[in-house]
Amino acid sequence: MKMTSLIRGFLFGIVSLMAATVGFAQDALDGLEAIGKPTLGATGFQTAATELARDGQWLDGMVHWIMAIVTVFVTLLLIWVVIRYNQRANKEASRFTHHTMVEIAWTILPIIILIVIGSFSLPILFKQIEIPESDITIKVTGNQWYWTYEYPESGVAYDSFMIGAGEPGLTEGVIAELESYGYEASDYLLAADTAIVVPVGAVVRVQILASDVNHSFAVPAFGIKMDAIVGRLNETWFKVGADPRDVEAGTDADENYIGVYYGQCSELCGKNHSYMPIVVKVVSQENYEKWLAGAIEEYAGIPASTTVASN
Ligand SMILES: [Cu+2]
Repeated sequence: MKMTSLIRGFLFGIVSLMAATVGFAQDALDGLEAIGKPTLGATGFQTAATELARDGQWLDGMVHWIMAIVTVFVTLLLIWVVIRYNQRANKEASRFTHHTMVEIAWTILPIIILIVIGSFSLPILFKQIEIPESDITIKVTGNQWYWTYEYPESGVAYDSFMIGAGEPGLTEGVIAELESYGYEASDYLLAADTAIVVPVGAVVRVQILASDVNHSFAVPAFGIKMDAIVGRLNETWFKVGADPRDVEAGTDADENYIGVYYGQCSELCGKNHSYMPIVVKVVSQENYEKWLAGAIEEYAGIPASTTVASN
């Protein structure tokens, strides 16, 4: 009997130690406001916080206009045919089999439309994979069913689990845990115990891998969604901040994008696919450095002052 309580005490100690470890750098939301977050009942996009998201949303608008024009044109054409060529108005049906000019027109016109769309969409697609000189590299690994985040330059690596993972649902215990991290009950399914932390305005290179089955790393407000494929390293990037033109005009500033952004695994990866949210905290450079120093200490990383010998 004594042995059992000893083991129980030992296990309890380990669990509390783990809880304390997780509690650290991630102390919650630090009062950060949610910027990239789904809104109940809303339609449309989340706030575009990166150039990629702004480009993608602009392209979406442009393609919608083209679709609207094509739809209106085809509808009007149909109405005209129904009125002008119905049996009453057009007693004798014509017997011709083809019309060369019309056939050329309906071949050329869609080609032109597709070239116009492609000439705008391809550069935007390429921009997602052509990574500018980066300030930080983050390695993201998808696992069943949690994420592992790694800052290779600092030797920091940690896992990120959904708050309430493994619980039967939004129980009182889960609500209490959410609150202890600074979340509300409505953040259930979006909140995770640890987050990716990046400074505002920094170019972040994201390397995406999977350890077991395929996952997908997606943060809508950043305009990124990249598959995590077993045996393959995919890359994308993001830089959170205001549009440089708005900064120049004085109507927006990078600081307005300091906040929390949410994403989710976007590739069906098993029974808990919907329970692996992504939390990205965008903070000031100063707070980032503070966080990183703490994370290096916590996760046994490489101190910033260490110079790595090179030859
Ligand atoms: Cu997944």
